[in-house]
Amino acid sequence: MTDAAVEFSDFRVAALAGGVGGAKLVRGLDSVLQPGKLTVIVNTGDDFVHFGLQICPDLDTVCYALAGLADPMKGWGRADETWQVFTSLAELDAPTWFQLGDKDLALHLERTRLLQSGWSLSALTRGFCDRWNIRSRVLPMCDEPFRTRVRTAEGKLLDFQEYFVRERCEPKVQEFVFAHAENIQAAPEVLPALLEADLVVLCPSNPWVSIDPILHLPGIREILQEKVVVAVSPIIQGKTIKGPAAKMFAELGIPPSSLSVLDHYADFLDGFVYDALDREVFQNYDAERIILYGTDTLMKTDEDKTRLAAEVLRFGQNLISRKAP
Ligand code: FO1
Repeated sequence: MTDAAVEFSDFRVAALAGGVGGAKLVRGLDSVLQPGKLTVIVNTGDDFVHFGLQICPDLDTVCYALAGLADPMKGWGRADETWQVFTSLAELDAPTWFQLGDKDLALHLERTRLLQSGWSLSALTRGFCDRWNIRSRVLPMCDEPFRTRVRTAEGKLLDFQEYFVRERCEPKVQEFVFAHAENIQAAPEVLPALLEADLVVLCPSNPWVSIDPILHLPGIREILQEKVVVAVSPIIQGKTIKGPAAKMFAELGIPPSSLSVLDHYADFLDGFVYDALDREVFQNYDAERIILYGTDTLMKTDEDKTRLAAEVLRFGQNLISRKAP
């Protein structure tokens, strides 16, 4: 066993994640926790149907990262990918705004086949994770379709991938709309996983479109109020490493800063991890209820992911002992 695995033996963690930044910390958490002690609850608001196939970008980004299959440059899709189908689609003048690699396509084909044969998204994701020898549990936030849409300042309502990929996040955001969300329930293992966890970690994912859809599900916020919850900021010095979170904050009239991320989750948060470069942002912060921890949050290498994950877990353990009666 590694030192970290001994240090965190029996520590159970539930992580909320979506997108490339979230997947990086998830990989770090997976490497320092004991097998089976990490459950990742993944945003499915970005999912959509393309060429008749069910595409689950955040679920796949997390699974590829955990399986060691992810494209290290893009963060999404697979390493050593080939593009035969995509090139042939382009020759047919088919839509090519969303890139689908050959290996990635195999996953979408098989997932769509299984869904059509009556499998739930949770069950088939478990099957894929087993095939890839993933040690942690990966859960889609819900099994039914839940769609994040973006209402633009011009009044258009765009599906998330249309906004994110086709329109390159260029339109100004007015609000986010969670479609099909009225009667939706969390996937069966999600609430029990949160209840069982010693610590809940909100990964450095986009608060608006990666974490908020998960928080929108009935029962989640109520559980988080009772749990020790730590969030890691996706914003450093007013900017995101990748993705449009900072732009979204600004367009919604909120200063894009790590303090705004903390405020976004303030009703249930116990601890907040910010980048040490943002020390000045928190200089006058009254850390009475939400305890702060500043460190290097940039994750370029696997060592960075492991180091940050271990720091987040140690911080969480300290918060748990502070909270204990
Ligand atoms: N992101 C892009 O910017 N362009 C793409 O063409 C693209 C294709 C794609 C295919 C499969 C997949 O799992 C992810 C893909 N992504 C692409 C990433 C995805 O749009 C975003 O990472 C998330 O939806 C935002 O969290």
